[in-house]
Amino acid sequence: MKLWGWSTSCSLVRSIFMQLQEGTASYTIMIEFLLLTLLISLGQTSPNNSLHADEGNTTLSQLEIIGDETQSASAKAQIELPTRDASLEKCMMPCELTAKLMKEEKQSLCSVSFSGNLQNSLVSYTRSTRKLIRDMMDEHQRSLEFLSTQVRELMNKVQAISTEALRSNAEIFSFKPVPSHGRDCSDIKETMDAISKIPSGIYIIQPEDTDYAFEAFCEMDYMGGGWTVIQRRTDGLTDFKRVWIDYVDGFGHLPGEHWLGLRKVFSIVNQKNTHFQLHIALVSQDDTTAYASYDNFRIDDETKFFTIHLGRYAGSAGDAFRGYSQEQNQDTAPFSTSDVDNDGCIPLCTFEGQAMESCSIRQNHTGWWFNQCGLSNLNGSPLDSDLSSQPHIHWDTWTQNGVAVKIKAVTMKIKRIYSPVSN
Ligand SMILES: [Ca+2]
Repeated sequence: MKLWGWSTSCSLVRSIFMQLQEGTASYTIMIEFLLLTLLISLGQTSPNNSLHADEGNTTLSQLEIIGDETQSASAKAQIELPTRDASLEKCMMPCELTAKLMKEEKQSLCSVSFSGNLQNSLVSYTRSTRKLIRDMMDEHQRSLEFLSTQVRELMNKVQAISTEALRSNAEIFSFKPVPSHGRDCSDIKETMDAISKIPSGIYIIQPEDTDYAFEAFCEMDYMGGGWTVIQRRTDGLTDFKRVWIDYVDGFGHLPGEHWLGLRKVFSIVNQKNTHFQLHIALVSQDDTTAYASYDNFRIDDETKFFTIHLGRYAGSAGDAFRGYSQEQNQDTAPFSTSDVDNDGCIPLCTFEGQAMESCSIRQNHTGWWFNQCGLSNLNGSPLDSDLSSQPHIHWDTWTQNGVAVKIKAVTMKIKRIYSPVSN
């Protein structure tokens, strides 16, 4: 059994050596295994227990050959039968192979003085293994440094791209004054239409002596063009139930229903050496049309609650602004809303036998130049449920068979006139 132990040690060492050469073994496992084998070998190799003891004429070469075979049970049997004919053993494999194996084995660990050389070999392999591990660690370190460099470069690129994106966004969203197209739609029509025909749509205007520009819808085809739309009601989808500040600033959607805003209208009609015509276009529920026109239209500033001033009337819908009596006259009336009451009902008005305090609240909380209510209010909703009994778009001088026409759409627009007729 000692022989088998030595043979096994030889075989294992050689196997480990071959695996190390092939690079298929884990260095850590190999080292541990080698150390374990060394311990086993040293434990079995006492000074009185040499390779040649007890086994007589069994040669080291034979042990090496047998050692190759110890991984099989048959090899064990061969070792335990040392008297077996060596020539018969050799004849069991080709002579060339046998010679090669003999040569290789002689150069192997087991062909030298075993205990001393084995330790030397193990020390040598350990050193080479350590060197390999160091080389691998150095290689990994270089790889990590290379990857770190790549990551840093990518981070720098990402940072540069982010900075550029932020800069671009800042440029896009930063405030840039947009040049206005003109002082009002009439001015735009005169200056731009001389070059080429311009369409109706939204334009940027900046009236004279105002420090801000704003958008307005310009009708460039209707009645010679150059009309600045200041109010439009068509479908009742925009809520005109608004408070004072909304009527001052304006609201709605310029291409559709909207109120341009009293402050903007004031800045337009207050320009020097200009006079404006107000044109009101009405559409009834049965699609008949009518209009009312006033030359020399203007309004006062906010300190006077945007009091309206109207020139001479012309049209087919009647002068509802002035009505049929002084009590109904809205010319020179200040603007009123539900929260700013200038409607002339002080303290109360009687309307159709009912006493009321606010014309705006009575007429769906809309804003208008009320004077004891009056006959006009173009800001009412065309879709109110009680339209049959109380039309909420009021232009009560437009009548059919003595009854006020039910109005479904209206547009208010202003245009410069250059031969104003004094009122
Ligand atoms: Ca009142």
